[in-house]
Amino acid sequence: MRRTFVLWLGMIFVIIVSVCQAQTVATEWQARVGGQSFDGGVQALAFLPNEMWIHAGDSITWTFSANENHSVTFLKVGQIRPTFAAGCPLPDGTLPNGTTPNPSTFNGNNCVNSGLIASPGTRYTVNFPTAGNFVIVCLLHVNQSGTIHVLDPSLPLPHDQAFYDREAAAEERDLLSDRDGGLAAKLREDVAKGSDDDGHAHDGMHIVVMGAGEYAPTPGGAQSVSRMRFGRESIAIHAGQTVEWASSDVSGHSVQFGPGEFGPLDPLKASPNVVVSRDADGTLHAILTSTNDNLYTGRLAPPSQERTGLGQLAPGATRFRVTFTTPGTYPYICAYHDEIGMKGEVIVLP
Ligand SMILES: [Cu+2]
Repeated sequence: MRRTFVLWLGMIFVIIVSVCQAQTVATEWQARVGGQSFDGGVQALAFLPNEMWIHAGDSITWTFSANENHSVTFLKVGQIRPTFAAGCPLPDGTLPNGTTPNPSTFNGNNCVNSGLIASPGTRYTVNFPTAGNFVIVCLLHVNQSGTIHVLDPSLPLPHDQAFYDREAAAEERDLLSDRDGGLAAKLREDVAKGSDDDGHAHDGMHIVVMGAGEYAPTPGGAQSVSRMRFGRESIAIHAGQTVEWASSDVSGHSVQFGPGEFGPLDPLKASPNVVVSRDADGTLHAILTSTNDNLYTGRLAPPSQERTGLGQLAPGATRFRVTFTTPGTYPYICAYHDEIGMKGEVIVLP
């Protein structure tokens, strides 16, 4: 009887100590950046989850989970968004590309940036010593954001790590599953619009949809899903016919022909003999005469969203046309996403 009493007393002591510790010891929270299908073709451009409530003094470790690049970045309110190449404005002699150390500390008045990371399993930790509500962004994807609510340690937190794990899994599943079939339908758009799909078409424009995407906002911020593939990976036409690449994606893509090497951020580039003109509807139109011609379209992407207080933008470059004059097989890639499988070919028959 006495031993049982001592045992109980000991257990109560342990419980009290662990409760006290829970109040004072910083919690190390876990989250993920990005998600992808098994073949990398469908990418969740998202912080998973994209809204968390933590205590001042806690940290969050983000594990990168995709072969598509992302960054974990915190800017202070009002800071002009830098390019992903510039990153945080830092004194000379610090880390390259405006990246800050791992771990870094964000207090709402500084800049924290992991830099672009495309290696699944890489982790980046941010400490939050100060209460406040902070936006997390990816410097590469303009519609990828989240909110971190950092509360005073005396306040209760609404969720635990298990909740965030479940929510991250559910958000990723919803983004990648494309349950309404919208992405697949977009990639089939060319067929739906009436061109025959019997291997090679004989009239009209031959459209290859380059990428399909959808926005999926939450109360915490913006998420999107992108199918980083060409709609018809192989298309057959006759010499003299024209193919149009048309983006239906939230992400930018490009088309690159030939053996040439072009930096992915370069604007339109082509071999000197390649004629590039502008059609009446504003779309750039190139003429390829040889499988050795180099042609890089530059980034084709929807324009940024309209925002009050900013100047009206011109239409974005979302289409590109190429007329093929010479029979042959013309392989091409998206210079941004070829490493995750975004490639195609045009077979030009006599
Ligand atoms: Cu691409």
